[in-house]
Parts: sequence; structure tokens; C-alpha cells
Amino acid sequence: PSLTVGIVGATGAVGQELVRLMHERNFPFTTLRLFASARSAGRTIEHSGKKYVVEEAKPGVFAGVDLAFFAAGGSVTRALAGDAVKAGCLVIDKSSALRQEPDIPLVIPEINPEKLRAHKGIIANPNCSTAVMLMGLWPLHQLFGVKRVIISTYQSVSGTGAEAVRELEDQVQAHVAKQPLVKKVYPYQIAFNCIPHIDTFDDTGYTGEETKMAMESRKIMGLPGLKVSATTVRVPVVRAHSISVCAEFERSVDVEKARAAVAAFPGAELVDDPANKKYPTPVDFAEKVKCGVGRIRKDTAFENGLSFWVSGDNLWKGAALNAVQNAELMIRENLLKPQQG
Ligand code: 11C
Repeated sequence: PSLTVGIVGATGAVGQELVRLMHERNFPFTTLRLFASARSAGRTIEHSGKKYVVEEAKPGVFAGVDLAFFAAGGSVTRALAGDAVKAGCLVIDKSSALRQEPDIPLVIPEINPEKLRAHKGIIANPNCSTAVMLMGLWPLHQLFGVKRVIISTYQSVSGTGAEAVRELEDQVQAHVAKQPLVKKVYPYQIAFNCIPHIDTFDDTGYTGEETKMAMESRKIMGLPGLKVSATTVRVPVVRAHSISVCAEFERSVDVEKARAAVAAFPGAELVDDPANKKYPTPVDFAEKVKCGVGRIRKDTAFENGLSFWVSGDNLWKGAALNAVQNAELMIRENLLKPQQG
């Protein structure tokens, strides 16, 4: 059967990774159509010897598209996802616009794949820090039952987008050349600095990113009462987010059992031998399918607590890869039916 796949936001940081993963993972598409704003329409994108002309994303373009990855931000999802669903297209949406809608599944295939069966045309893909963090927390939850987590993130500039990567590189060069640093994307210099501010602050003092980490962890793990306090921080890393997690559990914890559970979990690679300086770093886990988990130890502040560290690619497991893995699973389970053929 033929399968027509669309990527909306194909020219952006996540869209480009989707194009790449479609080819590198031999995703079974027969036709791939790339959509972006009117500004990018007409551009050619080449991959694996094939050329794709970018089309404008607008109502009416989804006729005949079986599956569309939306990677263009919440406003584009709100404007066009309904139109795609009406055309019979399954939407896998990377934006945060619909993640908390009760009838829209928010899915990480290693955690809650059963939710893929209950969709009404749209599947939401989680926030990048949340997805990476859960690759460490979920296998530990299954063993010990999590009830409370305190999180600090170390988030790369590619989470903001390509213009932020350029800003970091330009500021590093300017610093070395003893030139003034230009700030356009972030309110403070990001080169040789950390900025404890991702998304906008609300009147509780938390940011949107911090609230998303709490709400999305609860929804994906099916734990509405989970207590979460997050501090999200931008650091001068190009790619891959890292998260320091202190978690309190229902049952008494055991570090060796925790390590074994992480090692056996398909979404994680255990890198945990501190005596030999082995732990995950973002540089080592950029462009990796699995997220690195290490520094697992008994937490000294919680009764039944473990502390640990996770590094994982924000553009892959945190965005494009998780979306593609959801689609791959739906194809394997016969949940994605082409409209013709
Ligand atoms: C960042 N996590 O690194 C953000 C980007 O919820 O999809 C993605 C925000 C989201 O800035």
C-alpha cells in the first residue's frame, strides 16, 4: 500500500530532523511532501539524492496525505491540524498546543503506547525536557513507584531554534575576539553563561517550560497526583538537553536494581561508572536514539530517594524521533491505514 507523508514546518530545526529520520530510518513512505510558511514555499530541500520542493502549508493541502508531522509551533497546529484531520490525515503534533486536551493522547512509545489506539485524528508529542527526563524516571517508577520529583534542567540552545545556535556561536567568537556580544534571541548573553528562564513566567514564579514538565509527566505516566518542582535553565550547549532529577518513591530503593532496570529499558543507555569517570554528557548523546542515564545514587534528602542524571537529544527523542517512533509503532500495529491502496 502507498503511504503519503507530510511534514509541516519542514524548514525548521525539528522539521529538518524529521526529513533526515524519514530517510535514515527507512520510514515506509511512498510520497513525502514538505510544507512550510509562504516565505519558504518554492525552496528545494535535498536528501538522500532526492529533491523536494517546499509547498505552502495552508487549508486544502492535506487531501491525499495519510500522515502529517506538525513541527511548526502551536499557532500553525491550531490553524491547520483540524483541516488535516478532516481530510482523513493522521496528525502527530510536536507543538504544546494540544498536549493537555483530555481526548488527545500524549505518547512516548516506550511508556504509554496503548494510548495510540485511542486517538481521534491527532496524537501529541511531548516537550523535549520531559521526554528526555522520563527515559530515566519511568524504569525507576516501574520498580519503586514515584511520588515526588525535583528537577533541574540544562537545556541546549537548539531547543530555541537555529537562530539561537547562531547566537551562541557568534557570541563565543566575539568573546574570543574581545568584541561586544550581540544579544537578539536571549535576554542575557548565553556564551559562557546560564539563563534560568525558559518560556514565560506565570504568577506562581514558575515558567511555562517548568509547568509543562509537571503536567506532561503526570499525563504520560498516568500519575495525576505526582508532585513535581522544576527549574529549567538554558546552558551554552548546542544540542541535547540534560536533567538532574531527585525522586522520592513509595517503596525502598536499591541502586543496583535501579541500574539494572535502566539498562534493560529500551529508551535508555546506562552510563554509570563514576569511579572510571563514566556518566552521560550532552555532547555524547547528541544524535543518539537512546538517552544516557547515570550518576544513579541514593538521595540524601528524601526517605526512599534516588538522584540521577539524564542526557538526551532534544531534537530527536525530545521531538522528531519520538514522533517518528510513534508513527512506526502505529504502522507495525496496523493503526495507520493509508487512504488509498
Ligand atoms: C526548549 N523545550 O528547549 C523547549 C523547546 O514544549 O515543545 C520545546 C518546547 C515544547 O526551549
